Amino acid sequence: MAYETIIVEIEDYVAVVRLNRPDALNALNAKLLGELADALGTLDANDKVRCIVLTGSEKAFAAGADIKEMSEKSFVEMYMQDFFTPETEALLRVRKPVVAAVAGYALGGGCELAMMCDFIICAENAKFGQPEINLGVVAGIGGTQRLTRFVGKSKAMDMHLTGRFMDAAEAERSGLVSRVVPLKDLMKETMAAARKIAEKSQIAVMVVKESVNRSYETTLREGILFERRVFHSLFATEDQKEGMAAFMEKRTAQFRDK
Ligand code: CO8
Repeated sequence: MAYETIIVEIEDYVAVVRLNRPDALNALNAKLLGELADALGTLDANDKVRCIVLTGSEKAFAAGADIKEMSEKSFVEMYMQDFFTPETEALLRVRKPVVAAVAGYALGGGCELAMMCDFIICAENAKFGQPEINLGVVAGIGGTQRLTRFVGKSKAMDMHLTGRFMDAAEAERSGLVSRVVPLKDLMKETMAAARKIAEKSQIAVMVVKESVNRSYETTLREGILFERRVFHSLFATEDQKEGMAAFMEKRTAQFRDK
């Protein structure tokens, strides 16, 4: 896959998508988001991919939407183009797990992009923020909603209203990221997690993703009902028989996604 603003590599059933606009700290412009949407859709449909890792550089995951690209836009242009809605919705349509590996800045749209992934592993130098307030705007691809669900109202208000950055330790303490690792280990640790996911039954993996994401969209009672139904339905799979037989026979399960 040849792209200009991202690099895609596939190894051992894990695809790594690297944001690659080093001169702009991976600022998200229309080209990058279009390529990202295309790549993720293609990887989701690729049998050789069982987990996707989204990352940036050591200095920046992404420093936000490209301010230079959008600064002169009018309301009518933003509205009529439905600015970045189709591209960001393409990311949310991906059914395979997407893990964000964040080093350096994850600001504005960059923080929002990381939060759209299924979970975030970050390096000790990571800095998260929603500094749009400094530009006279607000988050535009879910930041006010998702950050609030991740870290609660008080911290979300603090971040959005003051525009301050959150370091890696605070991000872990607040539940924004699942783990913090030394910068030099970021890709090693994230790839290990991705490979572990890639070994599982892909049916169960996709059901986990669907079920956990349900908890954001529905009531507790409906979410639990959804979980019970998919739990029951997994007993129709060969992978359930294999997984439980392997446990009893004290061997490693050989899942076949059936
Ligand atoms: N857009 C465009 N260019 C950027 C951006 C950006 N968001 N961030 C950095 N750059 C560019 C700089 O202009 C600079 O380029 P040049 O050398 O040509 O001037 C280059 O990247 C390096 O940046 P700095 O020299 O500023 O590097 P520093 O290490 O001094 O500072 C910072 C790093 C603190 C990250 C600083 O660059 C910064 O504050 N960047 C802007 C952060 C920001 O405000 N982000 C929010 C943007 S608005 C947004 O994301 C809205 C989201 C809503 C919709 C999203 C759809 C995707």
